[in-house]
Amino acid sequence: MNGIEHPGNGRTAYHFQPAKHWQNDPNGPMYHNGLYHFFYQYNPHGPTWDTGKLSWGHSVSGDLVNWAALDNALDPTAPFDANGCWSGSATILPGGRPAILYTGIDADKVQVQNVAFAKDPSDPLLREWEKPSCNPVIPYPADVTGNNFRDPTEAWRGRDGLWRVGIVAEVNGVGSLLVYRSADFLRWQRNAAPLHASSRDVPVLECPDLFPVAAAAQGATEGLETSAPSGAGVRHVLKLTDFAKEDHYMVGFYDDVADTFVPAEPERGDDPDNWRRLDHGHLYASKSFYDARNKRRILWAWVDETDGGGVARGWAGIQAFPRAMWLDADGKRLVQWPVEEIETLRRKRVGLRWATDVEAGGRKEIAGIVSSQADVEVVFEIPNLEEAETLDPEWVLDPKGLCAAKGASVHGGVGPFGLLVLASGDLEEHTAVFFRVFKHDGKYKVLMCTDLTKSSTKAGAHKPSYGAFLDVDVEKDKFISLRTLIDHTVVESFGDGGRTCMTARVYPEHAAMGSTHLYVFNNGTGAVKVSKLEAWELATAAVNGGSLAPVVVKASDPKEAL
Ligand code: DQQ
Repeated sequence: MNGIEHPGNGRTAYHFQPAKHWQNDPNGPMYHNGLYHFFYQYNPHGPTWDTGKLSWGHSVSGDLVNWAALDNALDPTAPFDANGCWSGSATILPGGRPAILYTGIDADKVQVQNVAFAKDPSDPLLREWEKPSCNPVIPYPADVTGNNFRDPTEAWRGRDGLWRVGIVAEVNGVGSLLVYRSADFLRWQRNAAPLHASSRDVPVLECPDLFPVAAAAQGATEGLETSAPSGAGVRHVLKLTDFAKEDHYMVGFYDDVADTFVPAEPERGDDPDNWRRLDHGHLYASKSFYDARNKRRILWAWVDETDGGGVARGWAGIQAFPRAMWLDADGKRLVQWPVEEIETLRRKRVGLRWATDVEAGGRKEIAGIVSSQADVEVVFEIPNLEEAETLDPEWVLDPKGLCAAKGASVHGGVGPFGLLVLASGDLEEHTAVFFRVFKHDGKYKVLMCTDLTKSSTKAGAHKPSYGAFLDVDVEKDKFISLRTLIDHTVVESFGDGGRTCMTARVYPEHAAMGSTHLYVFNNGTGAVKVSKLEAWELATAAVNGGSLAPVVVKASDPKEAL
């Protein structure tokens, strides 16, 4: 597909989803022999999560945009995974043979770790996977409690030549990340000490990710291969999914001899809930991989439904659009940005020829494109901070609550200003992504919100507000940037160049009819200047539509690929 074909039934036009049924976590993403492989938790029998039926769905792509579905890579067929093939990762072994480590729910419903190997590594589609009979390669340990032992990371190799894998476990009630080592990928031995243990009562952690990032050069966006050794110019990121179903990360120093991790921000403590949040909206169970073709690290993440409508629709769950990810110059934050391949979908563009003011209480329509599937970049210039409201200290630690208390329609001093997306003509329905500047302790604090309170007129719709404070010096910078990807039932926003991200699922009734509006708005007391605005209508990608053709065409080197 390359036009604007309204997908209908709540489906998205360019976000990854199987043709039908349930999907959740991203599993084992990799680049191999000219193709991107993506696996995911999949129930091939229906639109709900059902442990006994979970398989690994499998799709391939030449460009991370157009995808072709293949047969499942793993199904629950053996005694060591009879009750479900749960999450895990892929590692490309020396010689180019891909291996999968995954959690099996065995015949006794116990969580164990299994391995599967690509049967024919020269098959570019990696269609068949074999599970050796020595599985489980890591049985359930005696000191693990609560049947919480799962989600192996991609393996990495230390300078001693041994493989390591991280597995989250509840060890005597404590949420921990265990490390196992192996010379042959079959026999694994547990390190005496975990790489991470939460001192607070956080028993259940999920979906760990540990990967290196380039630390040195300011603005360096290049990724590092997962086994890149720690050392000068290299930091590691430890990402954990916590009990609140949120993904949090900490940058730090990983020692690949002792397998220890020293956080760069120890003041945040060892409870991942206090670490930095990967995305302040509704996004979960992320997993990254190194893209050797374009030398970058790419993040995948599950974005669940929030309206419980999966059964009626016959499908549930999408993936966030793949994001390139790198370490910010401050050495503490990650920057996330949609992979540049999204630009191949850009069709009609509308923009500003010169900067324009949006008056207090004003609104300007960005017309001329189909904005139900669009990519919008906007830069606001804040001419005057004098009118900024004083921040009530009760909100300093609760930006989400502040966004709920001061939504897009609550007039302020400097802001709220931002975008109204997926808006009906009468504005009865709209999703607002906006900023609001506050005075606090002699400085300024910028709040970013996604306000869903008007996102849908459907009875019973889940309509929260998401929020975060940006780490910016608005007095010095004077500009705030926002990029928003709109795709029918998902709104992914990247504030401050991708340092603060917010993903939301929305179910507007009017958009199902195929027409929607896009605006910039300002509900502050002074004018705000839009110094840059570009919006593109995006074509509908071929996502698991049943044909390999778009994938073959887009592969980096067709000879290599097929
Ligand atoms: N989903 C998987 C588990 C993982 C959880 C099961 C996180 O392996 O811990 O579908 O969403």
